[in-house]
Amino acid sequence: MATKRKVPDNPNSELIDFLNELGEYEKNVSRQIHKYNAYRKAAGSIAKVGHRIETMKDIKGLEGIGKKIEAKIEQYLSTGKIKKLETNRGDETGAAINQMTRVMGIGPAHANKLVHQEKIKTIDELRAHPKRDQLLTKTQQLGLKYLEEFEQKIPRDEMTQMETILVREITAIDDQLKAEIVGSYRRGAKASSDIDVLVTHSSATKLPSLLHKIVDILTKKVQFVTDTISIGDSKFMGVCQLDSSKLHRRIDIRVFPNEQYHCALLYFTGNDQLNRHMRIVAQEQGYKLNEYSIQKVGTTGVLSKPLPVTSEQDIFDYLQMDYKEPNQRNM
Ligand code: TTP
Ligand code: CA
Ligand code: CA
Repeated sequence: MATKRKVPDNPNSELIDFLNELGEYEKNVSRQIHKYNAYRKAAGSIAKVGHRIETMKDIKGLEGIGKKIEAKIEQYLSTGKIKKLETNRGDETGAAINQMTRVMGIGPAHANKLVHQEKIKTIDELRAHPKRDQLLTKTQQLGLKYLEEFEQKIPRDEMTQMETILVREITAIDDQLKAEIVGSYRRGAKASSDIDVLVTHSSATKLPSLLHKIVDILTKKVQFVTDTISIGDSKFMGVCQLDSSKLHRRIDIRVFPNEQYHCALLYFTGNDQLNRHMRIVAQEQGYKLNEYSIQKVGTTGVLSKPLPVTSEQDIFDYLQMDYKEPNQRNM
């Protein structure tokens, strides 16, 4: 299967895909995570250019493009190809390792093991392997089962229909319950990779058994949840399906007490780059920010109690940042 095109509307989508493919190879096959990060950074920088890159002048002064990546871009602009990419694509072992990492839960180390020790070269071979279930964890087995489905993005319209069911079923349990779909959907994305749900209840004593109850209803009553990957008191990871005509989708549900809810809302709305940015701003201003709370860092490094937060706005205010609406949070 061809690599997924993540940026179909970008004027430089081919170059960006090539850089990402080079990066994936470094991460999965060479296991050089810093090289992977360098490619990702370069691809991200190019994704923001906004017009087609024709000559090296067009990338002058762009952030995150070092000498080696620059040379590869030069090759691409003059020949339409990148030698290293052609070599990588001809490397059968490397291609096999990359295939294995398509499966949810299979990381580079496990992929290397499957290819080198078990001599598995393709997804079909993994599916047909006599020892398949011993070679894979429960999560990986689900990842393999739904591989092609999980690789499809969820259109916004389907997300909205799933939101309706989720909010209806969760709030029907108890009128003190609140549920929101966060992640890329809340940022207004036209399509999302998975469904991220946040839940809170005004009474903290209700929380521990809550998630099991929610998942039980979503599984048995409405047959929306089809599989559980993992479940604890505060986090559920699983698989769901709007109806039998639709694909299986990945769903995460997280439960937070009221006083942590807005920090969680901000964090799980993202995007991840904005989170990183806000964490750094917080540090600079003497705060510690994470998905649970914002705390003041004292001169001796001692953390204060979590500061009162009753909205996302409060967090932006503490950091003296202008409020960003969810759809302005795509950094
Ligand atoms: P994701 O579901 O991984 O991402 P997303 O919803 O933004 O995009 P997608 O459509 O591809 O699913 O994570 C949800 C949010 O959680 C993300 O926007 C920011 C936060 N997050 C981080 O800050 N760092 C991380 O490493 C991850 C995985 C998530
Ligand atoms: Ca998501
Ligand atoms: Ca998610």
